[in-house]
Amino acid sequence: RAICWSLENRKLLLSKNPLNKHIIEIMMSKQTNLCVAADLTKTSEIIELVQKIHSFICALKLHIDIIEDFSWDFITSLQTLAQEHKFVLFEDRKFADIGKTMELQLNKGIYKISSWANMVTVHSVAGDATISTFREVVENQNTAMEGCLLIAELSTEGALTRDFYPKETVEFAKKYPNFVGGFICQKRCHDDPSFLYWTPGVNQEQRGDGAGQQWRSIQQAVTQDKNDIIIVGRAITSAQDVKAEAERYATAGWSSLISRSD
Ligand code: 5IU
Repeated sequence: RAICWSLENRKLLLSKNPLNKHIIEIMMSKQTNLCVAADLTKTSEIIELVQKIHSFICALKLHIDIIEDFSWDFITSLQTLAQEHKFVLFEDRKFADIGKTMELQLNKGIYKISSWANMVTVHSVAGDATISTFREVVENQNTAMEGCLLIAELSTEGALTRDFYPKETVEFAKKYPNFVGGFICQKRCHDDPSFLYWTPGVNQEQRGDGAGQQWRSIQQAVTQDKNDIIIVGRAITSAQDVKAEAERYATAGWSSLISRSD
């Protein structure tokens, strides 16, 4: 039987996966599969960015530990913007330690990530006990966390996430379908439409940053490589007209997604 990859169909498969239900509802209502990577180091720069791009994104990806003037007012402002303009807060923390340490990194320290982030990235390298810890954090505490993405494949040149690695990562995700929303991958790494496939390494003009990052076009990322959500950083954040560029990426991303039949 043919697998149906339309968002309408996929939405029906997601009743037990709060993160994907939330994301797909946003994607469908705002008609966007764009996640912007806000790799900026001042809170005011991030807030200004969000004020320009909020209509075009389904998720805002952060690296909270690169911010130089972190404050709880900043988090409150982001939460207000996210609520009002409908996008999820995604902390790209790439957890990779033993479960206990991950639990502390999620709940404690300066950033208390689980208290505000709706989703995080988790490396599969430490084994699936990390995901079971993640599940406990989501279930047992009063958190903002809805789910995580497993990193099946990195976008960088020479990355070791090859051979058996993406496949084994998928096996971990299948054990925790309610807590894993999907994957960070370069090519769709599994044939299950109830997961979402997120991809960084997207830039319409440039092919690399000279520091290992590998970029390809939206068409390549969504149509050929069959990913669902494009993660775009510098192509948008360094643009002359940030708002126009976000709109351009969102429009191209969405049309590639909805014209794809599989
Ligand atoms: N990112 C990658 N590649 C990966 C993973 C995460 O680029 O494999 I996992 C992050 C890093 C950065 C964003 O925050 O996605 C991409 O930004 P640029 O579009 O500026 O390269």
